Amino acid sequence: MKPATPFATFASDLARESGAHLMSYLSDAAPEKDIRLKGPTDVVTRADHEVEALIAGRIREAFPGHGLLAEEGTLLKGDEYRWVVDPLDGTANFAHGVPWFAVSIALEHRGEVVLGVVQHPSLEETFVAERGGGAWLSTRDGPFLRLAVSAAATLQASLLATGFAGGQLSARDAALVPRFVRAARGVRNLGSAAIHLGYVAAGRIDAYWEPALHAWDIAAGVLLVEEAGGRVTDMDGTPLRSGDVLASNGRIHAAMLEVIASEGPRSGRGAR
Ligand code: 2AM
Ligand code: CA
Repeated sequence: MKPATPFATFASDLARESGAHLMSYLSDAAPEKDIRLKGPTDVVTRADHEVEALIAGRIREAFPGHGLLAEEGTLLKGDEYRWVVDPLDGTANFAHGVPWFAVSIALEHRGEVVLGVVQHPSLEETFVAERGGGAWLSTRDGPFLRLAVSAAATLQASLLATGFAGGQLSARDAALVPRFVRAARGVRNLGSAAIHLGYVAAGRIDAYWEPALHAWDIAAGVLLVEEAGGRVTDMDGTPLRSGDVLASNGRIHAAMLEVIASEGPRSGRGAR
């Protein structure tokens, strides 16, 4: 069924509104981005905070009882519903004017993600999944089309993606990159976990791995992949608990895990 529940409509509209606000920063008459350092290489901009405030305000207004966890620090205690939000996923791209960044909005019910929306503003693509309802893509406000993961069955036939969250790549994780470069058709880093997961759901990317992500980076995207028929686990193959994510079309999951395991056993975030 197409994503037409009140929650899905609310979150899709909100993600589009948020995305349009982010795009206003890329125009000629753009306001100053006010890029600030969060860590030695980690940046945050005025837009991250503005969009987080916009989303928090809309949620408070529409669902006053709901909780909220968002990357830039907004925390609302709530009832059995909680929104998990990254107002701007791919801030480094955004700060440098590279138009590959996303808005990620997920809704949990009693701790389980039941709705995920990823908005890619520069292409006006809206990825939406509701638990049990499939994964869908609407472009420029057009009709929703059903998504399915790819049919690729080998690494040689696969386009992979990865990322280097926080720049804290362990030697073991760094060693995975050349291994996959040699094994696959290509390895991309588009700079946004949410977009990578949306692309696995859409069958554009066959598998994506990245260590040390946060809940807001992946909450919406994981549901997209699962609802498109794919598989998401920790990078050691166990159910996803840490932020070390492996998402795939399912068919090449074992082959991905085999390469990852060949660099040694893992435990915990970032295998540090
Ligand atoms: P962000 O742009 O919202 O920070 C890029 O590899 C991915 O990693 C992006 O989704 C990015 O999200 C995320 N990321 C960047 N810095 C991070 C950090 N310090 N910890 C976890 N994830 C991070
Ligand atoms: Ca962010």
